Amino acid sequence: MKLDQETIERLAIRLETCELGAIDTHKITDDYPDMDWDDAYAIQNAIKRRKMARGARIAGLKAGLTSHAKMKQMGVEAPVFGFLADYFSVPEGGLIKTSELIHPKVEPEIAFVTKRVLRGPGCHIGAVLAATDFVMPAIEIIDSRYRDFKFDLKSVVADNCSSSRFVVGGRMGDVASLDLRSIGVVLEKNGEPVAFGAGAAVLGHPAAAVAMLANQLGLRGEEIPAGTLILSGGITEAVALRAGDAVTLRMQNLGSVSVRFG
Ligand code: 0L1
Ligand code: MG
Repeated sequence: MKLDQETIERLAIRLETCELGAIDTHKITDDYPDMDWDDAYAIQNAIKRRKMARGARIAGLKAGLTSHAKMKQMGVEAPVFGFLADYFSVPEGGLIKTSELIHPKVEPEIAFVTKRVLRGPGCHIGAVLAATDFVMPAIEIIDSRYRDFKFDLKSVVADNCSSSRFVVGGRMGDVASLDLRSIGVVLEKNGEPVAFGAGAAVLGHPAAAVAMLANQLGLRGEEIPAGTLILSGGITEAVALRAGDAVTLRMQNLGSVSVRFG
């Protein structure tokens, strides 16, 4: 690691203050160009500890930048991982206050819920499918704290991968009877289809993103507990929203999920 504990805590406070106050900032690698991956995840973990100390629960985990469309959109080359706090969860059909966010975008995702522990290294698609209780359609709302969504991978990891809100809904799907690679998705904004894709856009198979997350946590001696909700990553490019917009995600065989922005 290149940063000392005091700097990590200070950067965590800076990024979390931006999140809670809906204020943007410049990317932290502008100030700390030599910071490494351990520093980036240490800042993310410090943000998690701050939330938990105030009584927040961790509601799930997420993989980000898992599709080529997203990697190309953001000009980066590898997936990243973050956590979901309880207050990020919005009820199906609910209203998201744009005044609480900086520049929200939505992503259509497949959410996994596990029934058994997943532990890397060596975790693979088969292990993920065997440990999955069910899958559901999910809309992730991302909101980078960095000005104009301009960042590099380490800055984005420190910023908990732009995590902000999420909605799950639709039907619970059994992975034994679904081919998650060929599941089609349509994202509608104000009744108009604006993005289309299939599950395979996420690393060839959405379960691969969950396996990668288990393997990444395994390097730190951590695991994905049974009963964890995991957002496996955007299937299409992220779509920008503003107050007054309504979004519906339709997912083949899994129903639909909606959210409104006010
Ligand atoms: O969930 C995501 O794919 C977001 C990862 C962070 C990058 C971004 O803000 O687009
Ligand atoms: Mg996402």
